[in-house]
Amino acid sequence: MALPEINFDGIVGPSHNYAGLSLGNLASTRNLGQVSRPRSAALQGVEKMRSNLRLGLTQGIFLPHPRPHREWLAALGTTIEDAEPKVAANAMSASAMWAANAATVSPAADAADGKCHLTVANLKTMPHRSHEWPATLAQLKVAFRDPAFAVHAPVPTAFGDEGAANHMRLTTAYGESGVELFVYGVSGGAFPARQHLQASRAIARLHRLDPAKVLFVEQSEDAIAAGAFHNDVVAVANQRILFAHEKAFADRDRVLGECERLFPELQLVEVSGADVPLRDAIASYLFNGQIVSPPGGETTLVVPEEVRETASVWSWVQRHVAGNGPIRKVEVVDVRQSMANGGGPACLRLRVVADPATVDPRFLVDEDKLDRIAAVIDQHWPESLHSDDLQNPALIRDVETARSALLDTLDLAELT
Ligand code: SUG
Repeated sequence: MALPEINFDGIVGPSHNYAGLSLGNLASTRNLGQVSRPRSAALQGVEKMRSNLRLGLTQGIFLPHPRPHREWLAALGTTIEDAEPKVAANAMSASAMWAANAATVSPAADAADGKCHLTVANLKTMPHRSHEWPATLAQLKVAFRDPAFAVHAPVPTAFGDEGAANHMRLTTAYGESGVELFVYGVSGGAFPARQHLQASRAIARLHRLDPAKVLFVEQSEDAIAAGAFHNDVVAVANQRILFAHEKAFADRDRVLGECERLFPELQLVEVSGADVPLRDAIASYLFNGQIVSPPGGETTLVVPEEVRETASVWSWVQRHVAGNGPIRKVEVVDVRQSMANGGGPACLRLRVVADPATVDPRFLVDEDKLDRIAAVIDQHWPESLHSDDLQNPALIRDVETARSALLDTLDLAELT
């Protein structure tokens, strides 16, 4: 069956701010203390979804999580009013917007039981992300409650898991079986390696994948040290295409050899360090583009504005497209507010291969629904926010009211 790939984008929450919480994520550290613009951030996300719809893609959404995370603070014996500022910032983060870290997804065609499997990520490495999983699990259980899906709780926190950001899939068509690549880190020097091999192995087992069609790939230490805290900052795959920086993997030759052996249809698009230094790739988020295959359309790479502004990267992109490479078109989107926290177009979305009729329709969007979402954002999302104000009672009230208004509009009040 010709199943589509659905992109589920995380709607940017009303508490979006720059508190510098993510060690190893250079943008997050650099922008600590900057004034954020939650309303613009969320509207930029909506515009990206509109651009996907115009390409002919099926588009879904995930909702912002309740912030402040009052239960998490209570478990720490405190409240948003009394918590130390850093702890309060962890409880106010809007980081659930980066849906690529919500879960790892294996399409039904890859699983022995013919179900599409989703394992929620434990995100245990970063405190502000470690408490996302219960709200993610609750949403996925509603969105994917059809028996076509199997939704799994996170793997135990002994092993760090960051979801689809470290997972790639090669296939001839979305609904056909594919080869799944799980990328893990061992050491990033001064920065944490967030994805652990044992977590990846557990997910492959839980998803009932054929071990002969799974590869476990070590991320290069150089890439992590240069700021690639997730694999999707240096590599991305779509259908036959593997688009990667030559420094993405610890053992490049073995990885590419294995990919070709397991998937002879592979179209490798590799970018050399001579053409695009790792530094430029990470600053521009070239590899955090969404490669999409619109039905009947051309393979398109959706990149952030920063790609156009980085000379080495933009000149590579233009040469590739002019040279009839596998990526035929490039779409540029403005997600600057998310980029300033290290989240590009691909970070904002989770890919699920499924028949849209099996997904709860409240999680799917068209232009009209996006208009309604944009109206709520316009009315309720703070225009600007400084991380010093995260414990301000008026702000907290506004953030909670904003999310409730969105849930009401989408008829999803049951998510509380
Ligand atoms: O986990 N940033 C996120 C960005 C996630 C990007 N996702 C993918 N690459 N798929 C992170 O580092 C910044 C939070 C702050 O500093 O307030 C943050 O969490």
